[in-house]
Amino acid sequence: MELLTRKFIKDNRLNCSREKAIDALCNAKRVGVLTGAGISAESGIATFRGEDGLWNKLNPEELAGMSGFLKNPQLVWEWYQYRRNIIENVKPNAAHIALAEMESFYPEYSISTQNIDGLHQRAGSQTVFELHGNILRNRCMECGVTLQDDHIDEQMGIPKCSCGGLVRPNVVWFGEPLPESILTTSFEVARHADVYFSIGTSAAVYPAAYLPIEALYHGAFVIEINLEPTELTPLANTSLQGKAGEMLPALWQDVKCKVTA
Ligand code: BV8
Ligand code: ZN
Repeated sequence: MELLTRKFIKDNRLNCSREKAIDALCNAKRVGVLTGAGISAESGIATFRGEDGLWNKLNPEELAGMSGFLKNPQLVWEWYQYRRNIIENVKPNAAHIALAEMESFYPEYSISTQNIDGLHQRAGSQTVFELHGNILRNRCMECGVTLQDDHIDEQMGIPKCSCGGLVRPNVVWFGEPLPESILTTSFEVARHADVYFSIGTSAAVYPAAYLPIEALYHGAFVIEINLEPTELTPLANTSLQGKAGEMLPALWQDVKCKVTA
């Protein structure tokens, strides 16, 4: 009996907090979103830290860090080329599409993504802040020029810039600062949001993981959608555990029904 009651209370609490999330979204004017690798998982792109995460098999510092790149640029280039090839052959999923649809509904709306796959833009989202860069762009380590990867002569081994400098993926590695204006704007969005989403992220990488906390401190209604509990889960106003590609479109559908009712 005890177990049943506990389950009933848990389900009831979950429904009530999902209802509260729907109400918050019906009344919101300003919505901010933080996304992580989990939102692209159903498109077929592996996450970093989940069950079959990339980091379980590879050493992040080796592959997503300057020291690893300088030590073995070939290995790092192959890893990014491998990820690029995957990204070029996948499509945005229902979660990306739901977020893109939401943009025209709210007067102020933006996505700050930790992902480097460009899937939000391909789903139609207009205001996307790429906190960790974009895998489809490269930059020269000497002159800093950014290059689309088709401007690189790979026949020479590690891609080289016309100035002779070494070319690297234009992403933010560990120990590197995030693009200042993008980070500042993302924090501004979090501070002024009525509702702030955290979707498909382990909330383990900073300073991005501070964004939903900042939103919470400034009075936003924080909704987490993630497959597993994270450090944010106990703090969020509503935490929906499940696949973003299912939970988010269903939530958005209920909001649309309520506002048009
Ligand atoms: C910096 C490269 C300073 C691109 C990546 C406090 C403040 C500031 C910095 C730090 C700090 N504490 C520690 C640091 C240092 C460090 C850091 O945060 N370390 C962590 C590990 C503790 N931060 C940095 O180094 C940052 N730089 O702060 O510089 C500075 C300032 C001035 C001057 C010099 C220096 C740079 C951080 C960026 C590093 N780059 N990647 C690339 O190759 O991709 S990190 C990597 O982790 C990715 O970018 C990824 O986006 C990011 C976060 O991971 P998630 O997106 O959350 O993915 P993850 O797999 O972890 O989680 C996915 C979740 O989805 C899981 O929970 C899973 O359950 C869930 N899921 C799975 N499937 C689904 C799902 N959810 C829903 N639906 C599904 N279907
Ligand atoms: Zn150059």
